[in-house]
Amino acid sequence: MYISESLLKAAHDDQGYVLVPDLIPSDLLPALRAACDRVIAKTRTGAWPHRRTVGKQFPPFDDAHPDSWGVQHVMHPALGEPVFAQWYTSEGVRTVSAALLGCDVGSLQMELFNLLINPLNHDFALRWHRDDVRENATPEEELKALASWSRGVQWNTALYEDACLYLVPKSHKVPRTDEQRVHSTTLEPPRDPLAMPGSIRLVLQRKCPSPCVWSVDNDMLTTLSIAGETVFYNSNILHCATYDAQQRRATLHATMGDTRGGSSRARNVLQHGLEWMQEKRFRETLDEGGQRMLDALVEMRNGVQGEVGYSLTG
Ligand SMILES: O=C(O)CCC(=O)C(=O)O
Repeated sequence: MYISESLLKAAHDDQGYVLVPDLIPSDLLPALRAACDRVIAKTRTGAWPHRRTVGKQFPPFDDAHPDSWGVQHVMHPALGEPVFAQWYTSEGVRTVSAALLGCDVGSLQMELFNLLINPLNHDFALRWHRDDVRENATPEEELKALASWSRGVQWNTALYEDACLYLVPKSHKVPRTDEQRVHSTTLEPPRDPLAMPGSIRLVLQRKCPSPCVWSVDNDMLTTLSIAGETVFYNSNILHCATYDAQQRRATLHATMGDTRGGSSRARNVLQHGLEWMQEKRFRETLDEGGQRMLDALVEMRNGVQGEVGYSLTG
């Protein structure tokens, strides 16, 4: 990595997102791509039932539509793809996550790891949302929710060019303006995401002629390939996404927490149904550091009384 961790954290804290160019070691990229091909095929043929279903934006996902925009639980031992846990618990992912969270790697909490894919035959989209704040929250409720949302990171790591995600920089700290509320209180996805005041579209893993020339702090770098360009973003930043059935997508989508968050992230994480992570056979797929991270998740789970419910409708 050529950008210092403190600069990454400063940008993430200030803007609500930050790009990291090279989160996948080049020797893992072919294995991750091949594993993605296999789990996507299983999902599309119905052999893997845990999927994000076209027509349903947020959990709980149902089975009402044959097409899918995501594969859930890629580290699940029943999928038999250990490379996903290997990468999720790799030194690079842990180091960047801990740096953004401002914690020790020993305090990291294992959370979600899913795969975002293009539907095969149906374009789909997500409405403007914050992952754990309802669309009808008052400005006071928004402020309170945003102020307590610093103990987790979320990221998208693109294996192919990905222009699906839109977000409003800096909106992770402040309630929506009246005009932004107009664009984000409906359950319908926007016709034009860029009509949202302040929004930008992110393009990861943009195809470019080889060799690419990068300008970083006035240094010119030359690189032949870029593996796994990643956006880390505060999941309560105002964001939405569009899915084009014609545009191949395989983007690793994950979250990681910090044990100092206590149960603050329980609903956001556990609503996806993570009971399988408590099985011995999953634990056995992890190295010592991964098992420590899993222990933190199980401890959070055990501290929750009753049902966590769901963060959003739609
Ligand atoms: O598809 C994406 O990149 C964003 C997904 C998202 O916003 C979500 O899962 O809440």
